[in-house]
Amino acid sequence: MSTNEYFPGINKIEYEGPESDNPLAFTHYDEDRVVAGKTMKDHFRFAVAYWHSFCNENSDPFGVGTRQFPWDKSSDPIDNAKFRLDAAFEFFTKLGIPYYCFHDRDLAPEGSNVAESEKNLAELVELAKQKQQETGVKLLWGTANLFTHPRYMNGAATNPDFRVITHAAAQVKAALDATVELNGENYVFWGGREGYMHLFNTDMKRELDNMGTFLRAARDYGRKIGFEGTFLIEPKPMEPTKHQYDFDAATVIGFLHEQDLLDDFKLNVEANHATLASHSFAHDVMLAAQSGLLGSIDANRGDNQNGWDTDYFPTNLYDAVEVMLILLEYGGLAPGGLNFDAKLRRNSTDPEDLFHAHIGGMDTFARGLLIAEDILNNSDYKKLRHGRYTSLDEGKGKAFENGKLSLEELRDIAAKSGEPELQSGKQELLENMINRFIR
Ligand code: XUL
Ligand code: CO
Repeated sequence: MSTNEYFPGINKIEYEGPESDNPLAFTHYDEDRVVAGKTMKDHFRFAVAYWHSFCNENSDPFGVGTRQFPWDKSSDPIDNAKFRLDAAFEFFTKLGIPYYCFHDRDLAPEGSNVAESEKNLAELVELAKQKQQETGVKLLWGTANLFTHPRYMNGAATNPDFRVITHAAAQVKAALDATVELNGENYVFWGGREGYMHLFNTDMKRELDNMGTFLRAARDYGRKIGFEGTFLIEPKPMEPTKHQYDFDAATVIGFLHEQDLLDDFKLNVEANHATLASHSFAHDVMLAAQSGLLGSIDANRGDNQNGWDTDYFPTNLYDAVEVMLILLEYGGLAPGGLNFDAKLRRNSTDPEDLFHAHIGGMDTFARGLLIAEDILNNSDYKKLRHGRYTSLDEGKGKAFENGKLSLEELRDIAAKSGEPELQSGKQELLENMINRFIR
C-alpha cells in the first residue's frame, strides 16, 4: 500500500448481510458464497473501469470537471500517472474487487511520438505489474484508446488515410504487449470512431473490409506474443460517430462470420449500448449467449428520459435478474467478467461516492443472481417457455427442424390438419411469476 492514502477513513468493504444499514458494506455480494455451483466472485469477475473511476473528472459539453483528483498533484504527467495507479489499487483493494480494465492512455500519457508513447506505457505497466503482485488484483482486459486523439476523427482501422491506420496499429500493438505483460484475460476493441458521419464521403464496404484486415493482424500479433485470452468486440450503434459499424450484437456476429474471426473473437455486451440500439440489455446478452459468443459484459444503464449513453451505475434489479437468468442458463462469463463501465454523476463529488456506486452495482447483480437461481430452481419458468415449443420436439415438427420437410410437404400437412387452435404466450403469467421471486 502506498504511503499516501487517497481514500482516508474508508476501510475494506465487508459483507454484512441484507439487514445491514451500513452504506459502506455489501448487503448481498458475499464473494465466497456458493450459488449454483460457483462462488459469487467467480460468477461475476467484477472489474473497475480505470477510465471512468480515475481519469474522468465528470466534465460535460457545458462545463469543466467537478471531481477532485488528489492524485493529480504534479506538473509531470508521468508522476501523476503513478499517483493515479496508487489511488486505483488502493480503491480496488478496499473495495475487494478482483479485476480492473484500462485503455493504454488511462494508464500512461501519450508521448510526442510512437516510441515515446510506448516507453510511457511500458513504464507504467511495470509498476502495475508490481501492484497486481502485491494485491492479487488482476487485469480483466486491456484496450487501446483509438478515439480521443484528433488523428482518429475519421476512424482508426477504418480511416481512409493509411498513415492513421498505422498509428492505430502501433497503439494496438503496444496495448497488446501491455495486456500480455499484465496477464490480461481478454482484449477489447471498441470502435467509437469506426463508422461514418455521412455516406456521401464514405466507402463503407472498403472500410469494413479494412476493419476485418486490421483485426486479423491484431489477432495474429496477439497470438504470436502468447496472448491466450479472448479478443472482444464491443457493439455500440452511435456516439461519438453518427453510425458505428459495430452497431449491435447481431451486426457484430454477422461481421465476425464474414471476416472469418469467429475462432478468436467474442462480444463484450454493454447495457447502455444495447439500449441505444433500441434493444434491451437482456436482448443483446441473450443473442450473444445463444450464439456461443458472449465474452464479457460492460455493466451500466441508460436513463428512460434521455436517449444518450448516460453510463449510470447499474442499480436496476429487474435488468440484473433478466441477465443473470441468461448467464445461469448459458454457462456464465468466464474468462470474461462484469466490468463497471459506469461513471459517477457530475454532482457526486465525494471520494466515498465511488465506493457507493460500485457497492450498489455489485449488490444489485448479487441479488439478481440469488433471485435468478431461485426462479430456475423453484418455478415453472423454463418449463413454461419450453412448453411453447413441444410441437417441434417430435414427429413432423422435429423433421421440419432437422430440415427434412420440403415446402410442399409442409403445405400438405397444413391442408390435412386444418386450422391450429390458438396457443397463449403466457407473458403476464411469466411476468407475475418473476415478480413473485423479487423479494
Ligand atoms: C464507450 C465504451 C468504452 C469501451 C472501451 O461507450 O463503452 O469505454 O468500453 O473503450
Ligand atoms: Co464499454
